Amino acid sequence: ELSKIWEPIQIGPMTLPNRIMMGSMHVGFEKLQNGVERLATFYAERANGEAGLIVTGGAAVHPEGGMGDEYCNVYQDEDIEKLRLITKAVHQANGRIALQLFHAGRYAYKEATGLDPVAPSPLQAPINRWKPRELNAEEIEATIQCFADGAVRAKKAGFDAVEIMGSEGYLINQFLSPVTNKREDEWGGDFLRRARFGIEVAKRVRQAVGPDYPVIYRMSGLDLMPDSTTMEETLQFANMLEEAGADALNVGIGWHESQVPTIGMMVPRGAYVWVAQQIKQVVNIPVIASNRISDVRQAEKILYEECSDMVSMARPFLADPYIVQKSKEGRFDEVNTCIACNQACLDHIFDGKVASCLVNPLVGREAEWQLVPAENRKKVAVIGAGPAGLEAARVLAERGHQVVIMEAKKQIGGQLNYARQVPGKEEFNETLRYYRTELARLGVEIRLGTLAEAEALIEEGFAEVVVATGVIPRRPEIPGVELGHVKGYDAVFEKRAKVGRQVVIVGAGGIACDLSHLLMHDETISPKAAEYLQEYRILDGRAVQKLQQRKRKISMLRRGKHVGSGLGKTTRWAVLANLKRRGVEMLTQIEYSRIAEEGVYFIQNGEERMIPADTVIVAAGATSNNSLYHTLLDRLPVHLIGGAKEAGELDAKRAILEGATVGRAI
Ligand code: FMN
Repeated sequence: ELSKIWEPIQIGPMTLPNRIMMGSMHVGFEKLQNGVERLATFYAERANGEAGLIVTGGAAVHPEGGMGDEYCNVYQDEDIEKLRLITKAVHQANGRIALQLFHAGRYAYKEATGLDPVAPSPLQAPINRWKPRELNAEEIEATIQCFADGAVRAKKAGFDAVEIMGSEGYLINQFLSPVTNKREDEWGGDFLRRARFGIEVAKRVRQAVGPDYPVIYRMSGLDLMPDSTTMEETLQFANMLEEAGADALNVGIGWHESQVPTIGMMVPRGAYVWVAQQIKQVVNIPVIASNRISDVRQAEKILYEECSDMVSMARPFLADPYIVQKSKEGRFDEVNTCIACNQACLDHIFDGKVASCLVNPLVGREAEWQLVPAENRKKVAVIGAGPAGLEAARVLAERGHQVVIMEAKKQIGGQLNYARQVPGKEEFNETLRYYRTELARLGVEIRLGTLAEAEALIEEGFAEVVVATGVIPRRPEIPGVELGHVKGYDAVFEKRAKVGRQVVIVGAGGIACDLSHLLMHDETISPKAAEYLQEYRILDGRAVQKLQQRKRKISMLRRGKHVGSGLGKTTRWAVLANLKRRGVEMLTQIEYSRIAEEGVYFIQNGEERMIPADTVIVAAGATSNNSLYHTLLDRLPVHLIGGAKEAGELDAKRAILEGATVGRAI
């Protein structure tokens, strides 16, 4: 029973009908044609889905601190009219929306702004090619005024509140932290002087908007940077913000440059709620918890335990704009849950592209992709129940077609069934649960263990066929590849192959990384079992550790230069660091000589070497499984999608996108 979530909450003078906020996300639609209208539609959809409050992506208060002209800015009066399109749309949908006031400081890209980035001290961020210029006292004063002016413009544009962006290592956070603030004037030095900029911004914004306008402050709860602000200082800062007139504190986690994963799939859900809980204990204003809160039932528990007064969900609103409404109606299984993959949201933004969502490619295409019922309802067969086929079947059925999905294996999911076994990738189970629920709700007939054949499809009278038959793993031509201890990655994931203790993986792409993770995970003692065995003193910590160390020796080999290519920018580094920590050996730029009973021979830097192996696993790509498509081509309208169309790395993003596209085309 969810009750806490639906208790209205007061943020200053504003009453919210529930305690779930859509957290700030820059999605980059501004650069598309009719960008602001697109943003308006995007937010309005989330308001329709009953988000308690929406926060926009960061809007720059100064050109120096932004992302260029095409970005959503709030530094000039001309911006007001544009922004009004957003507030109007959200209000029409009965929603409430806050504008986030943003200044990137040393994270701003000169390529985008045409200006040198600025910062409290001229220290270059490791994630920026440009070194910032130190702000002088006069400029600091002017920058504070920019936050205040931005807030006034937001109010004029009809926003229900503002959120001051003070976390994630942006300008305000740069002033607060001794890592980035080396000043010796009144804006730096001891804690109080470092805190002064952020507090002045809060005060000046409050002054500018008056007492009856909600001001939320996104503070950094945890920088996750060596030698940065301490927890004690953070709590003191929270107190100072309350005094300065903030109506609520939204707790941000980590800097963009920090070496700790904070939002990836490997971060357990709710791992940072404790930070909000610490802050809640020292202030009287509402505190908002954030990061990896993906389920409304989880949010309910956080509120029930009084860890925070509200929760922020950012990416979960990309995955499903109706997460709140569906949960309110108890339709939890119909929620398309965020799996925290970052592959289409954050990875796209870091690549300068528009954000979308792997599990919901409708994001960014709201205007042109609204589902319309099929004019001609047809009997359609979808062959293959991997992500491409599942999404195609779902969309086709939603539009009124009669859909039968056929799958050769005994379960739906295709290669998602590989991913979901990998430690830290369990979230893929949610995607499968979503499709299972949706296909059942939509009355899609699922035939498992069925190998589709052209004749039978024609005989059964299907009007069109979607071929989503996936891939066939490739066997490279290395002498010895036919030996008994050489296995395909598919056989290992499907538990058809026995894997020994000394493993060499041929290949070092995304699949090889996943395999390594899977095989490193020693099931002799699971983490849960370890906890139990220690709690009841059956084993002591050392004994458990010793048993857990009975690890496999794993080596990944690759002809090419890079390990983990194909993994997204925001996760690759964390995945590789994790594997290295666990002792997985990675060798690149090698030439295979041969595989023998005792191991794999290869040449590296002109010398032949051998790595002993009792099991060799081939994870060296795949080819498209498209023969059915070619057989059907002249006989029925037939469509080819996913891996069957283009074999590559595991690519659920493209698979789902193509399923969504074909689902709209029939
Ligand atoms: N946080 C901000 O405060 N301002 C931003 O402009 C912003 N842009 C983001 C853009 C994307 C594509 C994503 C995925 C996140 C962004 N964030 C931004 C961080 C989110 O607000 C949030 O803290 C983070 O995604 C973790 O929460 P979640 O697990 O609920 O998604």
